[in-house]
Amino acid sequence: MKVFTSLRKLFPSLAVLAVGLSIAGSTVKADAILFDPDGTAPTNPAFQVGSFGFETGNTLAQASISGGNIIAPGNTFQLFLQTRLTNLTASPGGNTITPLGLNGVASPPNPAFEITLTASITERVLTSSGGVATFQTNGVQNANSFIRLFYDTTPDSTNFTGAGFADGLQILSATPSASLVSSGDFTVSVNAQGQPIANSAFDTFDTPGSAPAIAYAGVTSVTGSGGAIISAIVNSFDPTFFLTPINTVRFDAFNNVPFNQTTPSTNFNNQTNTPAVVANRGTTNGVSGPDFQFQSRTSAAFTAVPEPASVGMMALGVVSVLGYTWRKRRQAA
Ligand SMILES: [Ca+2]
Ligand SMILES: [Ca+2]
Ligand SMILES: [Ca+2]
Repeated sequence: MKVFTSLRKLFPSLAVLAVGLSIAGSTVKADAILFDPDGTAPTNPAFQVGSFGFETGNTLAQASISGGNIIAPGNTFQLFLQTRLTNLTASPGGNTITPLGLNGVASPPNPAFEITLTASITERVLTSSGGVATFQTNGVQNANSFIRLFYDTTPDSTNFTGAGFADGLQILSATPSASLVSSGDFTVSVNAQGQPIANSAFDTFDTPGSAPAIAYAGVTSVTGSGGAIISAIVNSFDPTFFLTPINTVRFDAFNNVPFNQTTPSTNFNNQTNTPAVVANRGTTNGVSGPDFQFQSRTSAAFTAVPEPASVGMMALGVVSVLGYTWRKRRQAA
């Protein structure tokens, strides 16, 4: 009875604490952060940004197709991604910021630079039926999983070959996490039996006669689209770029195929920053397998490490709850 009374008295404080923790644990919220796109180089100042916008880039869902269909629920596949930054979004306000020299040609004294993103994430299929699949970040990540950002003063990323996405100065490293928000879906064209079918050329972006157009001649693809959210725990960041300390990053991607906004990559970057992962999509992308390749338009948002003041407040809250319990126990004794 005594225990019941003390729990009931304690409950209101615990409920408030629980609400506070669940808000802190959700990454739906993103923070405005101070980000200097060229670090200590003087061309650009630090901007207060809400998100990063990336160019339409390449994604490979490695070993995601089997028997002409998306693999069955419960199975995992590895997602490889490579793209480059095109703009920042101001926060507050939402204005688009295009840093001087980004993806440009050097016009002294302003040097050109690029910021590239490479990622490798283990995903798990949740549902797969009739050309519609859903997935999320897998709890156990492959040893080869990573998320990286590079600052490069010799811009050279090349979608066709996958070269130049993982060179320069690494400014962020993160590990994909299933404990933060993640989701994904993809819907592809199917026949009357619900089997994925190719109804397009794979590469409709490159002009006839160009090297990619020649390389992908004869390759067909399913058509389809979907969205994905991937979150990650930040392991390290360069404080001359990220002036606000960050602890998580969240990517929101719109994925679609066929390629109509960028050149399909033949290769993707691996753990050792080498474009050695060969896109093995076969002659019918989305049917031949084992890989499935599509284009992705991605944005990134961050959460900041809580200010020391708010950490202190939370610690104070825990201490007062503990103190209350201790006093009640002493009174009961
Ligand atoms: Ca700067
Ligand atoms: Ca370079
Ligand atoms: Ca580069």
